Amino acid sequence: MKQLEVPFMQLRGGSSKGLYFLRSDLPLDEATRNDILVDAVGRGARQIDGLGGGDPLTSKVAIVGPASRDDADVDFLFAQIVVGEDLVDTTPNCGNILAGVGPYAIEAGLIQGSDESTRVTVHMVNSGKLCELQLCTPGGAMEYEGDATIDGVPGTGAPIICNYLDVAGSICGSLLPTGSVSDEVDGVTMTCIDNGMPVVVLRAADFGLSGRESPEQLNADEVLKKRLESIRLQIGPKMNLGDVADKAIPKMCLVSPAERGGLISTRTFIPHKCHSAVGVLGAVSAATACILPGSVAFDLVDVPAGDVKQISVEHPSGEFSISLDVDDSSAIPRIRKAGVLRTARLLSRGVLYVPNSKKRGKP
Ligand code: NQM
Repeated sequence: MKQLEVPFMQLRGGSSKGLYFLRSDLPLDEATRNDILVDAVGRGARQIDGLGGGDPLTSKVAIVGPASRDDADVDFLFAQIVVGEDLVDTTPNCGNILAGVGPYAIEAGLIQGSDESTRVTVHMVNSGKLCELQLCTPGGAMEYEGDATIDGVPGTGAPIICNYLDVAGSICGSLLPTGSVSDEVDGVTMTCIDNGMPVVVLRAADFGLSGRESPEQLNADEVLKKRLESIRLQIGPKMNLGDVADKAIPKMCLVSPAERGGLISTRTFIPHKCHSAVGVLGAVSAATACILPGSVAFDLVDVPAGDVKQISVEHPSGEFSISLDVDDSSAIPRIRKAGVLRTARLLSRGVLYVPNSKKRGKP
């Protein structure tokens, strides 16, 4: 039987890699669509029969289409294919894959590039929030080469400025979804926060860790992973996320004092494997926890002065810089805008073949 043919592009977005599809090239029926996405990325822990790499950071999909609202240029639905479980989770967002949405929209002809630079407002369908991307587009064409560097990616690229607008409560409904700046589960104190990504912030020291451990060391620590998962399963429903057993959120972020001149040091589980760096929106949420009095991170940091705070979040492979535009006229500060720098690169484009044995309808 002939395989199903689906047009696609593959891009590196920030420190992730994913398959990008036009919404109109996929079936409307969600179950059929998800089946195709899992086949495209690959099943099992190694994803050997698909384009994913058996790692959460390369097991990602972007579905992009014309904007469904007037204040945006394009719609972007993010899908995490849960490695080894063959599940599609559309509850989280991904700030890395988002960085590739602007270039994809230009390459796919969804938007016209302007000379020099192009601003693309992305409607993040997962959260209903907006992000403004600023792309380098000399002569109206997407430029990938440039001098910008991001930790976790070799080489340099053209800068993509990503400005997240008012992303508090993106998935949980509020910045502090449990209604408190600190909670306790299994005898451990934590701060549950959603400023673009639901994250549970915990002190590494409360687990007997320095916070300097490598991802490999932490991934090998079965006792730690069990403790984190127990907390995650209990706190998830209290964060308005329901049963999180099959979900990639909340992420679990262990924090400790910065060691290389940044604001804070992080080790983030996404949610079962320790990230080799840190997710974009995960870092924005963790950085926001740092400036909230009473959070588990607040006492570990020196909060920078001023309305626009330049924050460096340290992670296992470097640091991640965030510019937080803060309105602290109320008891809980509101983040008007979070700015980050990313790069992206078009890796391939063409037709992706997926098995047709399930007799799926044509997209
Ligand atoms: O937090 C990893 C990544 C991410 C997600 C993860 C991300 C974000 O590094 O916005 O970018 O948390 O699963 O791509």
